[in-house]
Amino acid sequence: MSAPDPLLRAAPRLDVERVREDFPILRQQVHGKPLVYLDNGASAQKPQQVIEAVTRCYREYYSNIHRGIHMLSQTATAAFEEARGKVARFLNAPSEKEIIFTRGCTEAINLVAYSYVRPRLRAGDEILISAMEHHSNIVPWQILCEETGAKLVVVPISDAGEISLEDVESRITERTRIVGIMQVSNALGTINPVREIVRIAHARSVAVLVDGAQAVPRMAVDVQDIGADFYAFSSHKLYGPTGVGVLYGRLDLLKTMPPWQGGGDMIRSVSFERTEFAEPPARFEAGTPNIAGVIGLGAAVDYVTALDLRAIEAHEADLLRYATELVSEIPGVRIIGTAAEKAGVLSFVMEDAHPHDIGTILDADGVAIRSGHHCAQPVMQRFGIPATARASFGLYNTRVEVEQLAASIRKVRDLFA
Ligand code: 7TS
Repeated sequence: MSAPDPLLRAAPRLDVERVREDFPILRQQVHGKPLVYLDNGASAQKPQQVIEAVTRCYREYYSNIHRGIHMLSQTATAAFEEARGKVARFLNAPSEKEIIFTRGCTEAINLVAYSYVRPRLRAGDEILISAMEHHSNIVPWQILCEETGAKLVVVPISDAGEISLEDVESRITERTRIVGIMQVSNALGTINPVREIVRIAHARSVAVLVDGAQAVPRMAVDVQDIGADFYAFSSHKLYGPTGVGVLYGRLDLLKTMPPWQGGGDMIRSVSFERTEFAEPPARFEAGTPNIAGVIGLGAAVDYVTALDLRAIEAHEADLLRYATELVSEIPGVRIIGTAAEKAGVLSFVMEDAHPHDIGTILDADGVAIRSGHHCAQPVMQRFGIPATARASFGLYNTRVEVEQLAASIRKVRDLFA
């Protein structure tokens, strides 16, 4: 037997056929064809391990948390808090206190907008984002700007769908109060150099919020290595339940931030004269949270960790390379987003065929993709198109599915040529 290849050891391989067995939904047929699910950027499917964790919670120990003396409440509280620990280790956050559970990535970004930025924002101040952001990293800032007279400043993107560090640097001024940047673009697939952006912003004492919604399912994320002050993501794109998200925030910053919602579970004491707020993370978790959802997220974190994010990353890189090769050979197809560094998202348009027509024809073949603006309308404006068709990969997709995608796109081309 030959010695194991050190490279193989460094990036373990994903056994896709075995992994697919964990996802019951993938076994079905759509319009009489095997389902080819390529809409993972919108939301990913759930493995049996996550479904079971949620079911077990409801079946065996469900109760409200942080308040019961009784056994079920203590068990549910322990499971909920255990999930916080799992997420902290998953992101390599220094402390579990830096993990706040929210309703999703969108709510995590809004939390930063209302509790961190708003109290620090004056007329004439600036908020810096990129031109490829998802609406959830644009609109909260616009609302604050409207309210305060602050200004939204936007870093442009190139024809390939990249931003330049010089453009970031030149747009950070004395008045910049935060930089909001996505790590992986949902519309273009671009991987942004967030570590370098943080370094540039920190040199000017500006905090950085990283939107990790598309990154967390696709690559190992280390918030300390990135240096992010805030990092947001959604459970449902990480093979976990919907209705749950995470905000990582540096504890020294969280401690300075006022709550953004008031209610139960976020206070130390309440009287009509005075309310004392709890320490983070409880300060930012008013009301009963999505208990089973958070526990399911913990199971999703266990699931992807056991597979190894490096293996998932390598697998999706292979699918993206193969899909790019096959799809670019089809006459009349134009790929939108050709950055040198890309993760598992392939957006494209076709001569004559509208993205919605593409989506409909592919659906008839059982191939699920998304057509539309992907909640990134400024990206569509930048490229002068109304929408794109987008295949976004997940850990369970295969090369055969990529071939089915390409074959189906060829059908579109034949119909519209
Ligand atoms: N940020 C990015 C980069 C995203 O891709 C999305 C969702 C969000 C934030 C918002 O996440 P939510 O869970 O709070 O809604 N993106 C997509 C998509 O690409 N297609 O559907 C949703």
